[in-house]
Amino acid sequence: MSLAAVATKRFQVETPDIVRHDWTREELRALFALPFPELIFHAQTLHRAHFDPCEVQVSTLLSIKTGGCSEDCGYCSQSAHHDTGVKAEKLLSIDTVLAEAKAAKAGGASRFCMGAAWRSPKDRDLDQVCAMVEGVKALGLETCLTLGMLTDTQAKRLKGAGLDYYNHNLDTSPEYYGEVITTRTYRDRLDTLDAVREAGVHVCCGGIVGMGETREDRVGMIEALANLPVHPESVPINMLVRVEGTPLAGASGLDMIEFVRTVAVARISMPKSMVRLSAGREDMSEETQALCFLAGANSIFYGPLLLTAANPERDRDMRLFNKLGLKPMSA
Ligand code: SAM
Ligand code: DTB
Ligand code: SF4
Repeated sequence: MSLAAVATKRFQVETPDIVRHDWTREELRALFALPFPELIFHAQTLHRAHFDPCEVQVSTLLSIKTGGCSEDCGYCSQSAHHDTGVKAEKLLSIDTVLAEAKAAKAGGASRFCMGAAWRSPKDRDLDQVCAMVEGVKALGLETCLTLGMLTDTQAKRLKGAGLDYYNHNLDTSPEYYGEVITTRTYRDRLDTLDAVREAGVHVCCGGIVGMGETREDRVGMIEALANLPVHPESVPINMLVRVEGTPLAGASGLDMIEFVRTVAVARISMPKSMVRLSAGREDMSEETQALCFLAGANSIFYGPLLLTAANPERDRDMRLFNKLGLKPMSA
């Protein structure tokens, strides 16, 4: 173990309440390179200092506006730039969304996340989206939206409607970003995160691995997330779902131990955040998911569909929770 790793480990384990925003790449590299038992012990220690390790927060996703997106994100089934077979649809009606939210609550979700395939919402769309947020909140669910880039005014309107969380991911390292998306910049994303934070809405922000990036890019992604002025309250770590017709359909994928290491480093560097084991669980073994929970993941998407891609059936997840003695966290 390098000296930097030893120092970081001692510092964090002995002072779990200190939340840092000055992570260096060297420290994060050293964490990634720790022997696996040391890394998991370190992540578990911090996880237990802040959370019940047997509780997992459960969110359900709904695509409220699917396909036809003007952005060119290389991973996405919904970009109009790629031929994936996903058709452009209109914004769902408020009644349809509320019926789905009721079903999600009955199924055991505590948060309802609504996603739209937009570069950014138009102000007239926001009227309808605000009504959705109000209706979902009235059902006793936490609300989350992901609609693309927001202005300060739009973020404040959503806060006024009762929005709890806004998801907007940095996706990857600043260096690799341009290989994946060309239609908006890293700076654009940081500006939206600032607008959301400024409006008083909790931030959900993470990224995707398995896109052909290097470990250094994973280090860079965690560095960008963990050095935000305030840590995102939720940090989704997505494993790329390789979608036929996207530029990343042939990406080489990622070793699952490296995926678990990424989860652990997110947990250690953002000790009070919820770390979500996000897209890609459909193809993960129970053992990999169990390792992710040991590494500090404490949130999942629950229900058979993400936005357009498959997620495990509810009963499969409940069987896994029962086997592992995990229970859903209440809102
Ligand atoms: N259009 C909005 C935006 O991009 O901010 C909201 C929806 S977008 C689908 C939300 C996030 O889902 C993306 O930022 C990306 O991190 C993740 N995502 C999309 N497609 C994915 C895929 N094939 N595999 C893994 N994660 C994916
Ligand atoms: C996030 O980080 N992952 C979710 C959510 N935020 C919106 C989306 C995953 C999308 C997976 C691919 C699909 O369903 O099309
Ligand atoms: Fe559009 Fe979001 Fe997909 Fe990018 S990730 S193409 S912005 S829906």
